[in-house]
Amino acid sequence: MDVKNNIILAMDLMDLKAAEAVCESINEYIDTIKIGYPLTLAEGLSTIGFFKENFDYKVICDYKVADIPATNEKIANQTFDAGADAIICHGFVGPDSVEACKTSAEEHGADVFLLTEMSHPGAVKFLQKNADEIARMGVKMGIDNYVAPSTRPERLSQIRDIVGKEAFMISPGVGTQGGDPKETLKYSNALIIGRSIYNAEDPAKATKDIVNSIQ
Ligand code: NUP
Repeated sequence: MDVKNNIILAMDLMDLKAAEAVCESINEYIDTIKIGYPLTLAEGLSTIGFFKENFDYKVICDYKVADIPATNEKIANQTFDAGADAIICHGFVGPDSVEACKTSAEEHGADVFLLTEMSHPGAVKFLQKNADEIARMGVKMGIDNYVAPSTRPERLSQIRDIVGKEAFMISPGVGTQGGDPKETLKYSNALIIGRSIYNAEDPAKATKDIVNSIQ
């Protein structure tokens, strides 16, 4: 996936009008958006089409799909039928569940991102212990796209070593959660940034500052 300025906007505002206003103000810097449950549950699955039609964005759906294969397949099909370019799925549920998302993505000409380790402090308790194995599973399954935490550069580096340099890795946790943009891009292909942009007094200036800082 080609991401303008290596920045993916995490749009977790829950009002579509407010989200639209932020997107309008930063449109010159962004061509890829990630939406998750907050906006989808508030405004519906049609928000995917909204961003595609009005902004021509690539839309990554952060639904952290983590169910049995049959249910994962239904979730992924619904998401791709609504126009998503990619879906994020959890790896801890095992290869059969991930395979269901991967197959659905392939059938729709879309992408699947495998979430390895999460960025928040609590991820250390359970998920981190298995993150390397999850990444190895992804490689074995032929997964090309990964999500790994900006908040732990040493872990990013280790996960990059596992998935290989050709893999496409995107990283949340930049800014508000403490991750550094430049450090993150030593290992990752793109930054996922939400609150530091959409909660900024001036989202365009906040985005421009980040863009300049990673040049
Ligand atoms: O490990 C993860 N950490 C994380 O923050 C995996 C994620 N998908 N996210 C998401 O990235 C989170 O749900 C939010 O949408 C975004 C980060 O937003 P912010 O901390 O920049 O506001």
